[in-house]
Amino acid sequence: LKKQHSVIAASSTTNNTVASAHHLWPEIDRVTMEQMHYARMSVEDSGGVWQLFAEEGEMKMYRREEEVGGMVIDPLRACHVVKGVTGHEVCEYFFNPQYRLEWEATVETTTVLEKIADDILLFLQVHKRIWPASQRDAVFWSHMRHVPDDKDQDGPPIWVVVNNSVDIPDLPANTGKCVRLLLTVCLMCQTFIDPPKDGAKVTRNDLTCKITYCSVVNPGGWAPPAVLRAVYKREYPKFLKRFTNYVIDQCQDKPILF
Ligand code: 18C
Repeated sequence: LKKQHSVIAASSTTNNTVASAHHLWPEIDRVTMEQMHYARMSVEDSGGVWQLFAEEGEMKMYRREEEVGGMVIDPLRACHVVKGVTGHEVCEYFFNPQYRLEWEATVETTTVLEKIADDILLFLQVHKRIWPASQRDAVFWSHMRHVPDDKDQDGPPIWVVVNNSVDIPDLPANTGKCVRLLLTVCLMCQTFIDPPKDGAKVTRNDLTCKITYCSVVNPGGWAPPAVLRAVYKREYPKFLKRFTNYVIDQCQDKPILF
């Protein structure tokens, strides 16, 4: 972990001076490293704690049933493999708010509260309401990062986006119609390139992207567990299929972003 820490720290945000001067930077850096470490643990190495609840083609989704104070916070872990795109491209479409409403089916509005650096944004998102629960909102930072694979020096580089809730005194929770939910999300991607024969140029047919998505959402206030688990089961697979198909679609006629 120590070695991983130093490699990741060395290659952290592209806009180091701006980001590291920000009061949230130590937390952003720490949570990003923790989330990457967690995302890289395999389901098999986790002692059978994960239950598979959805599988379609290469996509596999696992959950762990967990409740805190009567609230369902079931952690989610998903793996997917998609062809024709790079991890950099997948992360760019996940991170960049300009595309968000084109693939995010749970969001009503998304607002950038602050641009901390080119690769760190602070968001306020209002989610769609699910009857009979109160509407939810979320305030979180989002950080995109590129790191070499320190486990295997010749291995594929890693692109990651981490989203994590944060308290902003100017935007106190639960003062309007929304209940503030808490989220920690990590989208991690590795790109594998099939070397083309005779030194030909790499095309999209040579690309395979391995995606790991981990998420924990605390509803922030009571919501009926049965409704919540039903939404979870329906929305997560829908999200990952819709999002990855969106990225494939957007990228197909564009030059490859390695
Ligand atoms: O990671 C994703 N998106 C990111 C960018 O937007 C961001 C979002 C994180 C997850 C937020 C969870 C939002 C749930 C809100 C209510 C759902 C509305 C559903 C509307 C249906 C039309 O990091 C992709 C996120 C994919 C989310 C899948 C759904 C997860 C459900 C988890 C339960 C949340 C409890 C909320 C209260 C519900 C009351 C019954």
